[in-house]
Formats: sequence, C-alpha cells, structure tokens
Amino acid sequence: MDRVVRIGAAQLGPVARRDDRHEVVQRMVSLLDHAAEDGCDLVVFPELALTTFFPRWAMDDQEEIDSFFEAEMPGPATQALFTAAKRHGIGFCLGFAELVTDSGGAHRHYNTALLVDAETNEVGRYRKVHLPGHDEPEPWRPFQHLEKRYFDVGPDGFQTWRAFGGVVGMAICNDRRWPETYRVLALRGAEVVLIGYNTPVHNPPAPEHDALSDFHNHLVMQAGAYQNGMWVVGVAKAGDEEGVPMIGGTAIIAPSGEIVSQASTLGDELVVSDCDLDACASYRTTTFDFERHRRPEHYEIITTQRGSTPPD
Ligand code: CDT
Repeated sequence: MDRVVRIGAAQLGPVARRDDRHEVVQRMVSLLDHAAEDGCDLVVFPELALTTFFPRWAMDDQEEIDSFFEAEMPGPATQALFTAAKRHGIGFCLGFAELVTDSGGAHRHYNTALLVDAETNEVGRYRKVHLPGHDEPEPWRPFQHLEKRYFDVGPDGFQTWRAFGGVVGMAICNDRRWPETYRVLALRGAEVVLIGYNTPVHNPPAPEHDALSDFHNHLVMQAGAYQNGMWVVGVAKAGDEEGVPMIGGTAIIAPSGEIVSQASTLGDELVVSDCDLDACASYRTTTFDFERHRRPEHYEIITTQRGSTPPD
C-alpha cells in the first residue's frame, strides 16, 4: 500500500506584537487553501505561530505574559483554522503557547505543538523539552531570549503517534539542535518528525555564530534525518520581527539527509513534498538498523549525566 504523505511546510513571515490573532489565523488559512490546491495531506506551521516571538521581551506582569497564551484549543481566534482544515480534509501541526490549568487551579505554561488529523481530531500534543535562553532579564542583550522564564519544561518527553499512514513525532525549535531528540523519536518508531522554529540570526552570547545560523539550521536537521533514517520537516517563522531578523530556510528533508524542497523567501510561503514513508526502511534496515548495530551498553552516560567531564 502506498505510504506517500504530501506535506506542506507552511513558513510564516514575521508577526508583529500588535497583530491580532484573527489576522494571523487568516494568513494561515490562506496557506491551508494553497495546500489544498496542491493536494497536501498535512500542513506544518511554525513554533509559536499565533503571536510574535514574545520571549524577546522581559515582562513581569503575569496577565501581560498570559495574553500570549491559549487557554483553549481551538479557541475563538483559532476556530477558523480548524474549520478550514476540516473543510479541506487536511491535518495540521500548530505551534502555540499553551496555558494549562490543573484540577487544583495551578497554571502551567508550555511551548506546545498540536497535531490534528484530517478530521481535526487531536492526534497528540508535544510540549517543548529543550528551553533555550535564560530566566532572568539580561540588559546587555539587544533582545532577550526568556523561554526559561515563561515556559515550564514539557513533562512528557518525546512521544510518537500513528497518523497519516505512518509514525509521526514532533519537536520544537531548539530541540532540533540536540541529537537525543531525533534518536529518542526514532527509537519510538518515528518516520517523520515535524519541527517548527523561531531562530534569530543574531545569537547575542556568541555573535561569531551569526554567519552560520542558516548552515547550522540545515546541518542539524539533515544530520537528524540521515542518522535516524526518517523525514524531517523544519518550518520557520522568518523575517524581520519587531526589529529582530529571523532565519527562514524552511525545508523538507528526506531520510537520505538531502533537502528535497526549501523556502526561497522570508515571508509566508508553502513548501510541498511527497514524503514516501517507505523510504525510511532503506536506512533503517541497513546502516542504521538499530537492533543490529546500536550498542546501548556504551551509551549509559547519555541518560545519567548532563555536563561534560573530561579526564584529569
Ligand atoms: N525558539 C528557539 O528555541 N530558538 C533558539 C534560538 C537560539 S537559543 C538562544 C534556537 O535554537 O533556534
């Protein structure tokens, strides 16, 4: 049976702080409409797609912070996206800031990706594990990266789900830089990993990396795809957002590690590829046949130790 999934990587251009959620959702609906014309089965949107990348600002007022979060999904502003997707029969993956209130009334804040099927039934939710940046404002920076301040670490780790005829995993932005992300997902059978991101060109603690930001973006996703024999779909929120230039480079990457389609702009743009999930087997039954070749008895340090400890 054919296991080709036509995936649309729906890059978004910048979202300003003043932009209304309804306007942003209309841009996303327009990308969904294009995806429907192109026959897509699944559309992937970026990390924190509904708002500007708010961790660039230091805020103390919890009400102001919570104004960037969604307490329900779908909610009043996002319902239009669900309605359009259901009408087209297209599943989607959406990055958003999620506010969860537990039964005791306590609040949790997650950087979340939601996956829904062609009927807009929820397949799964991934809550970001690797939160980059810092938790206290650092005034020397031209802009902040306060993900550690505004979000809780996702408690559920890296899960996979059966959907779209295959096994799907999700990761978010900084997760893509860590090989553990892809390997855990691959060990859970992932054949395609969906990754939204917001990446400033300028990295204030290491400006010497700035010229390599596009290279590093593709390097990590291509390596993750090849070393685990799976598809990787990386989707940017790109362009100049509130004076902060963000990389684009939205790409669909095959299990060979090759980029098969790539965005050419820093604005709203749909990138489409037919992703044959059976192409994973060529890698997963040979070079990366995990069962035959992995040596987990020599990897224990990866799960027991965080920092690096060179010999004396
Ligand atoms: N959103 C996100 O995770 N962005 C980071 C920026 C660099 S870390 C300060 C990334 O890894 O792309």
